[in-house]
Amino acid sequence: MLGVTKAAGIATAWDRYKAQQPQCGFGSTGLCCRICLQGPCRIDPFGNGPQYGVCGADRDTIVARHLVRMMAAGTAAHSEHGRHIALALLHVGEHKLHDYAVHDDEKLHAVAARLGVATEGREQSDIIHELAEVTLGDYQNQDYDKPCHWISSSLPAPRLKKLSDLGLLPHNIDAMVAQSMSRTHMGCDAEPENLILGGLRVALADLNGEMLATELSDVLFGTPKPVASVANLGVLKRNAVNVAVNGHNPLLSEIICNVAADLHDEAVAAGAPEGINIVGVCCTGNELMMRHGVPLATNYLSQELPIATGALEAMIVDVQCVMPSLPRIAACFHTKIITTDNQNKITGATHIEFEEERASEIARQILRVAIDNFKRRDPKRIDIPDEKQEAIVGFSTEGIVAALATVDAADPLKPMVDNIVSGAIQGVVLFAGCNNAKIQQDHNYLTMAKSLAKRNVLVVATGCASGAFAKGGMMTSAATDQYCGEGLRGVLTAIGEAAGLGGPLPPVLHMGACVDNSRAVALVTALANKLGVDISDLPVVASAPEAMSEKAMAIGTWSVAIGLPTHLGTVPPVVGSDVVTGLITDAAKAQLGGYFIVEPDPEKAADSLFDAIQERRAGLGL
Ligand code: BF8
Ligand code: SF4
Repeated sequence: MLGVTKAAGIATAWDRYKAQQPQCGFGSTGLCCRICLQGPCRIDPFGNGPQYGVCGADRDTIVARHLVRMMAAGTAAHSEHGRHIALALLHVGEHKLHDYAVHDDEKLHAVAARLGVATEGREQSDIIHELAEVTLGDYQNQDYDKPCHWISSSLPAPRLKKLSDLGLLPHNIDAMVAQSMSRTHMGCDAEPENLILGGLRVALADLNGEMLATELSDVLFGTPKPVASVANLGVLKRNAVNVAVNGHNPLLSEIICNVAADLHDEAVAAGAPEGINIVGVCCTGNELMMRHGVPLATNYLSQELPIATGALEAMIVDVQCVMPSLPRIAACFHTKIITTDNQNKITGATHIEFEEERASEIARQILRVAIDNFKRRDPKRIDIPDEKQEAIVGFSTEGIVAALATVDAADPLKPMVDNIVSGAIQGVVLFAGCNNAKIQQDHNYLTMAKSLAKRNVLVVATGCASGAFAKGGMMTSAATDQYCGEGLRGVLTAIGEAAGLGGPLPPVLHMGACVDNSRAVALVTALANKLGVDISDLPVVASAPEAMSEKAMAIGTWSVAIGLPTHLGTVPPVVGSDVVTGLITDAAKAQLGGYFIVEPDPEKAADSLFDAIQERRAGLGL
């Protein structure tokens, strides 16, 4: 597709990245401060020029402050998404929303029990109303010593104690974001240790926001179960009205899927014999793929390319990771970019405001724009690549436990624990995070996963990592035979066959969108509880080898806070301060068990993560 854009003289993210070279050394190392109007102030990294900003802030303060602000922004993003879902649930409980309902009553009861919401003999609407209120309390509680409900009812007891002792358990998501902004204002917190502690606390608020967003989405839309799907640009169809949904929040995309079938005849009448073809991009794509098997067109970095096929009638976007370039690219083709959130508009896009109260009506209106646009296609410009990869997806924690239960119904986690103990599974790695134009798209994911699977490490993935593995053929039974070491292959084959998949489980288990990193936390928590240890004792590691967004900084930080060795393949803007670098690596390891490993080379990174797994195994006497 880059050949197509190049021939048409259209600049994509890769061209814009090239045009940005060389990128600023002060910014890259975190030594540029723009926090007040006396700046920007820059610290000379080599010690020859200025060492203090106008206010007197030194390199450590400047680096720490900006890092905390990144974490706060990431937390705000996930938590707004979570608030949106919690409010929708509240309104379903108040009978105000008619296009939404509880789709997983079992999950509702499980979650309610965990959060102390009574269920016995109560109407479903009362249960969800109270559950939503308890959840919204995590945005409202003013008692600093009373931690948020979701996190405090989820993590293993030893981890909660450690975080509580260190004063890191968040009490209120919004307050944590506000406090992060306030303490990093000019002339406030200047001590790097204290700033990083604040960063850890806000990042744990991000985890709380992710947990509630994921679990309440499952209540409303169903908990994912293994399902077959397809990925890559070949999922677009020449004979259909192609509609991509891009962004994050399932409140919109679920309804789009629901009403698409109703408009089938209208699409056929418009000249598209195959009706409407909904495809996903980025995390909205992951949400739909996990729950319904909807095909995934692509992940973050190549989100402009579906437009260049000349066969995309509309791209519907909501929030986060949506490139502002989309309308400019779309203007070279017939594609309409439709924004739907009043806080996320893009110049050049068509804005159709989404409201939950009129969800189906608005979804129909949006799809009719796409249907109407079909006639503007230029058949001569249609160029859909023949790339299409099958993928088995839908491995929520419940999905994984259900697959394991086919081996041991009475004690589903036992087969996993036994195989970790025997060494058939050496450990587990969670691949999370983004794509980043600094890295050949998906390359680090595929290189690292193949290297670790060969060494019998089970791989789970979320967000754009999942997209990379789905496109890259790592979510099939065949991939298990091709890439896994003997021990892991044996386990995945036994479980896959017992679960009736007709072959091994794939070597990479798709756990969902970025927000669904909380599913991985649920899985490691279950393992830690089963073994009676803390998360920091488990042979489990995390990696964001192509990290890009502020959300990824928040996720990486809570991953460290819950005790996981956490790899970053892109260098965060901290290397200008040895103090801050030391805090998030060595000091974190000593205090929390988790720590950052920064390593751009994917082969070396895989070795480091494997070593970290071995260190943990040795600690457990394995
Ligand atoms: O939330 S993985 S590039 S799309 S930030 Fe964005 Fe990163 Fe993708 Fe999803 Ni997550
Ligand atoms: Fe410069 Fe201090 Fe203002 Fe930052 S806060 S821009 S270092 S004067």
